[in-house]
Formats: sequence, structure tokens, C-alpha cells
Amino acid sequence: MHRLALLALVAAALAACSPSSEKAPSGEAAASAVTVTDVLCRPTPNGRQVTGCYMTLTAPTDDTLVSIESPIAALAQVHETRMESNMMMMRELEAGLPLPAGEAVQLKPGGNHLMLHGVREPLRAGQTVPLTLTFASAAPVEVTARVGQPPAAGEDHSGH
Ligand SMILES: [Cu+2]
Repeated sequence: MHRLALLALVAAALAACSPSSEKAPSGEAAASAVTVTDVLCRPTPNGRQVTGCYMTLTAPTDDTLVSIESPIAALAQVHETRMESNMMMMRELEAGLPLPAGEAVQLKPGGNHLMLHGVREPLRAGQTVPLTLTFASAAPVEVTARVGQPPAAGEDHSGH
């Protein structure tokens, strides 16, 4: 009798565990995840500790990119670029970046971008940078950025 009771307990424990342990690639979790592609961070030449990262985000439902984290940087922010009195200015999007349902939102040089501050080690082309993106409603997404020059290179972040 004891053994049967124990088996029942083990079965119950396994059943309780399984939903959370298989969250990744299948079913509803994947369907409601934000798709992130073309993830790229600029190299940090000359000992600079600030760099920009770019990507394309597509949310299945209206959502907001609210924060970014990376173990290689002290601080990561979502920035917008705007012209003010003919000056290109960058500032943090404090309310986050809106992601309309089904729309591919591009972060790119000269536009909205991610900014890493306090980059601990120089970033060189060919390296990778782990980023964790947090959304208002969708589950967080972990991506790996490639380090390299974006296709439309030219403007840099010397305004910072
Ligand atoms: Cu910036």
C-alpha cells in the first residue's frame, strides 16, 4: 500500500511540473511570442562603452517593448531619434516602444534603437551579445545579437 501511495504522489508531482517545463517551442506559448529577427549590435572601437543594437520585432497582438537587459552592459535602453532644431537628438522611450499587432517594427540606425551603456568588454565583429527583451504582455524573449556593422552604417552614436 505504501508503494502505491508513493507512486501516486510521484505521478501527481510530475503532472504538476510538466506544463511549465515544456514552455518553449510548441503550442500557444510560441503563437503568442514576439518574433525577433536581424539582431545586430555595433562593435565598440576605441574603448567606447556605449553602443547601439538593431533588430526587427513583430508582435502577434498589440504590445510594448518595455525593457532590455544584457549581462555585458550596465544599462540598456530603448532610444528614439528625433530632429530638434536641426539637431539629431536621442532620448529614451520611457513608455517603451509600441509594437502594433502583426507589424514588423524596425530598430535601425537613425531611427529607434537599443542603446547599451557601460559595456564591460570591447565588442568586436563576430562576437555575440545576449539580450533579454521584456514586453508589456508577451513573455520575455532572449535573443543573441551578432556584433557587426549594420548595412546602413554611417551615423554613429557620437551624440552620446
Ligand atoms: Cu541612442
